[in-house]
Amino acid sequence: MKLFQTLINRRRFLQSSAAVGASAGAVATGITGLKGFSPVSEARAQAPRGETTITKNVCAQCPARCGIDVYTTDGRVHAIYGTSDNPISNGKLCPKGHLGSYFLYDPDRFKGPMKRTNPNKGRDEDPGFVPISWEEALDTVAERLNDLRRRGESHRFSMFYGRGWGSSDAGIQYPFGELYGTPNAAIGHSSMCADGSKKAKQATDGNSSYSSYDYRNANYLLIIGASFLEAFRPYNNVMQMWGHMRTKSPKTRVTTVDVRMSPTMAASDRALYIKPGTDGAFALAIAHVILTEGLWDREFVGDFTNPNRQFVGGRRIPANSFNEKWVHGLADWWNEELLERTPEWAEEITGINAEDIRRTAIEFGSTRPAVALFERGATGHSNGTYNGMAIHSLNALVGSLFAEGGIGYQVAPSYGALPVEVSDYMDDYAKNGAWKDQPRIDMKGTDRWPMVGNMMQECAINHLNADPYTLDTAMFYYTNPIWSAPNPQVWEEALKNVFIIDTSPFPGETAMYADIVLPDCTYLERTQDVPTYPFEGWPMAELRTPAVEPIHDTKMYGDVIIELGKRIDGPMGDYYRELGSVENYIRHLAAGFADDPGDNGVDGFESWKEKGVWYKKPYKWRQIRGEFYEWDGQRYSRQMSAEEVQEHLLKTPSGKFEVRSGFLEEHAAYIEEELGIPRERAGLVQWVAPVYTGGDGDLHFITPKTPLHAEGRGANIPQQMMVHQPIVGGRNTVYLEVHPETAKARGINNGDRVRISSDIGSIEAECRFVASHRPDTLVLPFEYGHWAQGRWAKGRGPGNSSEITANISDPISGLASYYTGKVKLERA
Ligand SMILES: Nc1nc2c(c(=O)[nH]1)N[C@H]1C(S)=C(S)[C@@H](COP(=O)(O)OP(=O)(O)OC[C@H]3O[C@@H](n4cnc5c(=O)[nH]c(N)nc54)[C@H](O)[C@@H]3O)O[C@H]1N2
Ligand SMILES: Nc1nc2c(c(=O)[nH]1)N[C@H]1C(S)=C(S)[C@@H](COP(=O)(O)OP(=O)(O)OC[C@H]3O[C@@H](n4cnc5c(=O)[nH]c(N)nc54)[C@H](O)[C@@H]3O)O[C@H]1N2
Ligand code: SF4
Ligand SMILES: [Mo]
Repeated sequence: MKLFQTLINRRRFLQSSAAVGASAGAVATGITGLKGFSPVSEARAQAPRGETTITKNVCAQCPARCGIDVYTTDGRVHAIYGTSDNPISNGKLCPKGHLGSYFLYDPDRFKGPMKRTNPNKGRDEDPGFVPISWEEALDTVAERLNDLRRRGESHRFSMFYGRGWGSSDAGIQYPFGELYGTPNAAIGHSSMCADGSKKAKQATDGNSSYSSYDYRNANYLLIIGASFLEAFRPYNNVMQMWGHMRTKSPKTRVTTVDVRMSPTMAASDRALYIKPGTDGAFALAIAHVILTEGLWDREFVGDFTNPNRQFVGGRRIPANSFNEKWVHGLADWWNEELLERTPEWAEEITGINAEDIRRTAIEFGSTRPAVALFERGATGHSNGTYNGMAIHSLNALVGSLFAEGGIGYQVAPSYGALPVEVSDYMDDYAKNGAWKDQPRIDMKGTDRWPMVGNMMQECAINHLNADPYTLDTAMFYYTNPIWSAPNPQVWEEALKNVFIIDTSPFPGETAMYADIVLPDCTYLERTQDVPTYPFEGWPMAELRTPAVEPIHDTKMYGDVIIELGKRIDGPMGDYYRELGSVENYIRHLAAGFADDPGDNGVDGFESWKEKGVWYKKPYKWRQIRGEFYEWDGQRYSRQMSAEEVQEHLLKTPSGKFEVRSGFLEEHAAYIEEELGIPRERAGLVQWVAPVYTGGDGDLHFITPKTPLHAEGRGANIPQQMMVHQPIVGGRNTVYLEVHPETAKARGINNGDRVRISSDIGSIEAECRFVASHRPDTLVLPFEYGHWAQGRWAKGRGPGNSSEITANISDPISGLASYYTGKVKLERA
């Protein structure tokens, strides 16, 4: 009925605009004069008002996952607001959220599936795309995949993904790999994102995950190498929390450690400038002071058997003199590492004044609850995992793990089961085919990268070296490594002789290499489940509902995988026929809510669609004064056993927080070889010096995210790029932020064109003096330098910073060391 109404309205509108055209013509020829206007205004007056619908969706411009209300009138999306009863957005959005319709109506979008006609690939090659039908596009890809499978080479098909949302898009890739027969069905971009923090947490508390935070009740924040007021997840909510923390009583005190005067530094109580890559040394010195000043949380950490004993700098404690409660290895940590890690020692390494370190430690150690948080600034270096472990250990020392006002982990939503089981649809090839003996193309889980989650940045070079093999066909979802990977020049070379399928709605760099484009719908046009990224810990899952039918001939990625699956020979096709569609898939997920209705009454698909979110507060577990309790429906009353704590919360080999990491000790030989740490010390949280890349470069180079940056996706939205860098007055362009002394020493003036070079390349930029950054560090926000991605994005300076970023990674987490490169600066 609604649709019918809309059609009528649209027809009326067309009629009235035709009348405008006719009357304008009449005016121009001077036949009827003003008379021509009256039928138009009559038609307008009589037309029924356009009907406005509001659909629930989730903003897709960053991982914050803000719930949004999308306003559509007469089939046009015209406004986006934060959903008022959504726990993340609370009716608010960051400056990007309102711009969502510009993605939908981006005039440069693919209008439907495309086929390449130019066999040559490269920056300057026009792909020669011609439109084809979905039938032809899907059949072409399926035929290729069936053929590979028949030849026993199915492992040479790879699926790469970046910003996956949930079970119904990225999640569908995993069974596809098992049924089809490739270890490469879900190579994620996490190693080009923030895997360092996940790995630091896995190594210490056994959770390979970002954390959830209870900011509302925290009284101290120590922010180290995280861009709290520009990027830290979930960005919009974190800004709301900042307002709360800084106005409540007692006000949450904040110390921030960064290499530039970020907005977070500017808004903090204390701002500490650190030499890049040395955050671990700072954190170890904080730990040293907390112990020597006797400020640790005895109920969580444990205590000396003789309470008169103390930690004294430089002096070992006797074996068995300390009773470790929930922190495993504390005595070893002190004896083998911490006892010499004084503030004076750390000053030498970090450049932060010893007195500032001591004051920060005493404040942090004596204000409860206190939280230490970190992200890519601390972990985007060769020593990133150890840096992160040292920082996270501070949370253990002050008893913040799973405490009120502390730090925890996200609980998964109560999804229902799928109607199909993968194991029922596997043929012999899927079960035992030769593909089973093949490593992943990124070498994850092999001797080369034994500890990582993903290693996407290695795939191009591995393909070029045919080590472990070459790829035949690769499909990309929400990732554009030809532009965003470190040293993307290698990707430009590598993908020339791979059959590429891109699924982006937008003509990005990877799409320019595509043989087939299977364009996704934009987020305002698709149905998709969106379980929350780590937020406050209690389970939460949002749902995208299309605001409009796809405005072009596009298909949701989840449905593309299902449609491809149906076309693969053997029982795999039946699996996907049974699964049917993304909508059917999601209805099965939603069925799980019937037994576990959300706090807002959501108990199935229809109510989920109406509210846009299912969630269930409070957090299930809580650590209170060194004991763990489970929520019984009214309070945290049921005390948990040590086994339960190990199963649900501290998932390490010892069942405790490990400052001597069992996980790292399992890989001690590898760590010795890669980082030169003696095997017996590998598990200790410790200082490891960073290895900077960039040859003889003399300046550090960092590429932080700004509030208007939408991962690798906003560059064709003029409103985003226009005000990308408001703090230094960037309008219409992005500036390289340089300390004036650094510039003047090189004969460079404010506004000059400059060249930034590393040992892998050079890019040009425009210089802007910023006297509040470290003089040895250049700052160039990320998201420019495209050679594709649409007419606004294309060809805009400055150059792409990835092109001067070497492909070097932390050997433990695999995180690409984006913040470790050194460069040279000169006038262009
Ligand atoms: N606005 C916005 N927010 C986003 C995103 C987005 O695209 N736009 N993307 C999301 C994604 S994918 C991610 S991974 C997260 C990343 O979230 P963050 O890691 O918080 O973001 P970055 O901008 O990488 O900021 C890291 C900070 O570290 C500083 N830094 C660099 N080197 C060092 C160092 O050696 N030591 C210290 N102490 N600091 C250093 C930088 O100056 C910067 O302030 O953000 C998410 N949020
Ligand atoms: N130099 C430098 N490089 C960096 C960083 C840095 O700080 N400096 N940061 C790194 C970080 S933290 C990250 S997370 C990565 C991100 O880098 P990528 O993994 O490349 O990131 P995404 O932004 O997830 O994906 C971008 C692609 O998604 C496509 N896209 C946009 N919307 C949609 C959609 O609705 N559907 C589909 N199917 N595709 C869509 C875009 O056209 C583009 O091709 O970049 C990393 N690269
Ligand atoms: S914080 Fe992220 S998800 Fe929320 S409105 Fe901004 S861009 Fe969208
Ligand atoms: Mo990221």
